[in-house]
Amino acid sequence: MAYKVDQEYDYLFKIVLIGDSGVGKSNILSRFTRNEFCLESKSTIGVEFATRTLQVEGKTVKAQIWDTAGQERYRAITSAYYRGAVGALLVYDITKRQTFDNVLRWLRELRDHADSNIVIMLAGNKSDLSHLRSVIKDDAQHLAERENLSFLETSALEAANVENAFQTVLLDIYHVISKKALAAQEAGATQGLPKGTTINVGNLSGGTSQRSCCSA
Ligand SMILES: Nc1nc2c(ncn2[C@@H]2O[C@H](COP(=O)(O)OP(=O)(O)OP(=O)(O)O)[C@@H](O)[C@H]2O)c(=O)[nH]1
Ligand SMILES: [Mg+2]
Repeated sequence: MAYKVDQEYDYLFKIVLIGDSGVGKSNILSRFTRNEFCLESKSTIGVEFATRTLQVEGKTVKAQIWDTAGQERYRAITSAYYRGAVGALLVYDITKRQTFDNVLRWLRELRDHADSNIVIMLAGNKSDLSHLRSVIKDDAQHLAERENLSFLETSALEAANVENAFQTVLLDIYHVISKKALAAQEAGATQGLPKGTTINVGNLSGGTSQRSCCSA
């Protein structure tokens, strides 16, 4: 969702985390929102979300980040998960080839269920384990270029590039919605509509709760 409001923040952006089980989605989330990491985190069941408010190009942006299970049997209803999302972090594990091979499957799911303008970042997580690497960085870079995604290697453990990954996604989203708002304003001007109309991109969906790292 991308709401323009007056008080606490200028924009609220929903971002979804996707990728195979065990790649580190929940730890990326806890690193970004609470600066926490858990070596023995349990597989996510259902949906969790956490938020963090930060500045993007002088605007106060509240990032609402949704996290679900990589494992099919624990996942929440897919369409509700993607509804209103304006950004996605598609995560694989650089030490597990299979998780990279599944990236195309995750992209297909995104394209089937999410808004076509969704901003996507491919993240090769666990860069601290480079001695166990099974996915070459260049391969991921090429895939990202082919599929029109941003790309970074991250480490939730070492807090490497996690901040950068979210900042990049948020900035890209901001540019997308700024363009949309401008286009709408121009269309409004030609059709005689009032200026300053609020632009909603997607809908707000709720009903989820937040869970902390290492909880059952
Ligand atoms: N070395 C290393 N381990 C990590 C990193 N990120 C996560 N892990 C570990 O990888 C395991 C799985 O992490 P999770 O964050 O639970 O993975 P997930 O993608 O949320 O998995 P599901 O909820 O099952 O989909 C845990 O043991 C984490 O401690 C990282 O950057 N480096
Ligand atoms: Mg998880």
